[in-house]
Amino acid sequence: MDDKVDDVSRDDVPAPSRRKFLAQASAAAGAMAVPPAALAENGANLPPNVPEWSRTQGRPFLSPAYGLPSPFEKDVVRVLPNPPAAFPTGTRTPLQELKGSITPNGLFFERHHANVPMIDPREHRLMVHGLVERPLIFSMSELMRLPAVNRIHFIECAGNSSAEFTRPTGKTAQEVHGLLSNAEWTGVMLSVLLREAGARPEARWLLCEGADAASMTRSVPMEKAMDDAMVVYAQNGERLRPEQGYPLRLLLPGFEGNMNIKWLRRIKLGTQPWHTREETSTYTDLMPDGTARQFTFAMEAKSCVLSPSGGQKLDVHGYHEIYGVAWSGRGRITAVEISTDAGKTWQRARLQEPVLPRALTAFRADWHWDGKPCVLQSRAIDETGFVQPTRARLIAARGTASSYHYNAIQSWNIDANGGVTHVHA
Ligand SMILES: Nc1nc2c(c(=O)[nH]1)N[C@H]1C(S)=C(S)[C@@H](COP(=O)(O)O)O[C@H]1N2
Ligand SMILES: [Mo]
Repeated sequence: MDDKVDDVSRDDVPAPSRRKFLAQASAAAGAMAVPPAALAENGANLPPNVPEWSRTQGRPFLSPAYGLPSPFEKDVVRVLPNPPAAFPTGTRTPLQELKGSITPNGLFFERHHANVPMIDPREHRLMVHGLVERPLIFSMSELMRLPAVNRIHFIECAGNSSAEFTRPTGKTAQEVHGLLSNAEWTGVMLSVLLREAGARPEARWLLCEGADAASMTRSVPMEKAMDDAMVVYAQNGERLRPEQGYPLRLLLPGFEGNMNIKWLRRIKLGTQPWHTREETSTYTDLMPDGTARQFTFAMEAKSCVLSPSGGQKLDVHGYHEIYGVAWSGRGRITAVEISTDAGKTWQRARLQEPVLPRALTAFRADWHWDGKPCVLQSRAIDETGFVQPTRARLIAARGTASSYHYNAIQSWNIDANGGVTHVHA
């Protein structure tokens, strides 16, 4: 479980160059007085005209039973992997289109190993057995009678961004890093269930199993189960979507996506990990020396600039606010630094409150684009002191044989026309 990248990337965080940042920010404040380019158009619906939609009644309730986004937002959708896979197994969140840190339920990424089971909640049960005083079987209504909590946490697939180990593939943040989403989850702390069942002192590991045809099964250490693990039945206020594990899912905040067992049906307590398929033939990390790391649970600190980002275009010189998200499976984000010169110099970004542990944290920084080509990067630092590594550093430590836990700094190239593309800088 020990991590090499921690050791190699904890160093070399130059103090942010504050004076330079302030100088840039005041230049930026002046530039903000310039009206946005869109107002220069002279359409019939623009001031001083009264727009057509003010002159007649609107349409009746568009979708009264369950609301939908404006039809003008029809391109803000999940996408299948690019390049297309023979057997697509996941969809990606349009990170660069989202303005807050919570992922709307219809845009939450998906990763299924045997598609989506359609489970009748009345016939779903959670069994807790093994090294317990009282084996228990919970119905959904029994679970929902227990004291509940709301917690905001991200889930990131361990294989997110894995193509980056070899070459820059996707164009957009969605294509490159979209196996990542963040929600407010509601459910019961797993520690409550384990106390109900009376976990025996010798129980050190839990086997957690899903009810899908993949019978997704992972071993979870007791410390995590008693710390912040939850069994959740709601996301962003409504019951889980079928794709997210309806009616019940395991939530292990900050741990690799795969361990967050959907359609959770069974928890067995034992003394040892089970070495299931998902922790032997997959979700282990092959290192350059031929050994494999196993049980690399926490997703390490990572960040990505979303505005501007791949596929977008800067159409004016002058002020732009850099926007992005940062996250760490080890706790809170303590700082995000931005470079506009391919990592030569760094300045501090502003973090958006609330900054929660193991949750997406939005960051912003003022930037004055002078119209010259440049490379934009962000790097996240978390409360353990971990610094998001450069790609070179990550690969020096881990090689390129592994396809999991890629968390290197993302580079966006900005050309003289304002076009933004994905590069390895
Ligand atoms: N039962 C079950 N749980 C599962 C999976 C699965 O296929 N079956 N996929 C796992 C993987 S690999 C990931 S990354 C996350 C994805 O969660 P999401 O589809 O809600 O985004 O669920 C995990 N839990
Ligand atoms: Mo995953």
